[in-house]
Amino acid sequence: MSMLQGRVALITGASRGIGAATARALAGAGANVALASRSGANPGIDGAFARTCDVRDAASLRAMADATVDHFGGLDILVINAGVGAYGPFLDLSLEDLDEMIEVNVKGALYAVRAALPHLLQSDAADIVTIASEAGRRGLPYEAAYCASKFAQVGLTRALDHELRERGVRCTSVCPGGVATDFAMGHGRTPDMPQLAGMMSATDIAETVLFVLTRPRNHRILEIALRPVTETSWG
Ligand code: NJP
Repeated sequence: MSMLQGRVALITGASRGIGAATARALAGAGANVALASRSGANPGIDGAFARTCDVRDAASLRAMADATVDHFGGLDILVINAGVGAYGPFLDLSLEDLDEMIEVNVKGALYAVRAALPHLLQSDAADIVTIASEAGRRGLPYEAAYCASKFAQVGLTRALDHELRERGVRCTSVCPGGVATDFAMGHGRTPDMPQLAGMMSATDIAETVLFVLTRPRNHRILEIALRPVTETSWG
């Protein structure tokens, strides 16, 4: 399968979890993938371009996007995936937790678009996919600050759709419920919590991103929501 043959994708938070699975799926479909994370780790993807990048730092993201274009010759797809979460009663969250969610999830998304968009506008078929959350579509209990950061991502993506659609850039929010990764471990999740068993896998989300990216160019998916069957629906 080579539906993305020759396209270049930059994925933030690609050292593990959903970002790594997405990079693997896109590479499997023929894309050249650039992997951004603080560790700069490549989770075993042949031909990938992995580089250290902290999404809290606009200059770091700019350097990542520019280096990707130098390495692969262009940029067609941005996956805004790097994210952190801390769950619990609002007053139990530390100031550091609040700041980190805003820095990584909100500023990191804005900086990623700022760094990648000049390159995406040079592509004749560009996409921005934001790995947001169900927490970006409704208020969830004990996730207030995380919800605030994910509503910001969904708002950013919806607004960019209006601005960029006619310039050839499709913008999509992918909004999962629980996914069994390292996410929020020690910040509201523990490795032994029974809910993990019923959660979706990182590969489930990666396949959804691939589905979004491989739709014919005459239409676009604005938002796609996924939830494990074991998880309550809030209506
Ligand atoms: O998280 P995890 P997921 N700069 O912890 C990187 C959303 N989501 O894959 O920097 C650059 O396994 C980190 O790498 P490193 C969630 O909000 C999840 O589950 O080397 N990179 C790693 O590669 C998030 O937006 C669930 O430590 C930074 C990656 O980010 C996205 O899915 C549910 C960074 C995190 O891997 C991926 O989450 C939902 C920084 N400053 C939405 N900080 C869920 N798992 O249940 C971290 O609805 N990274």
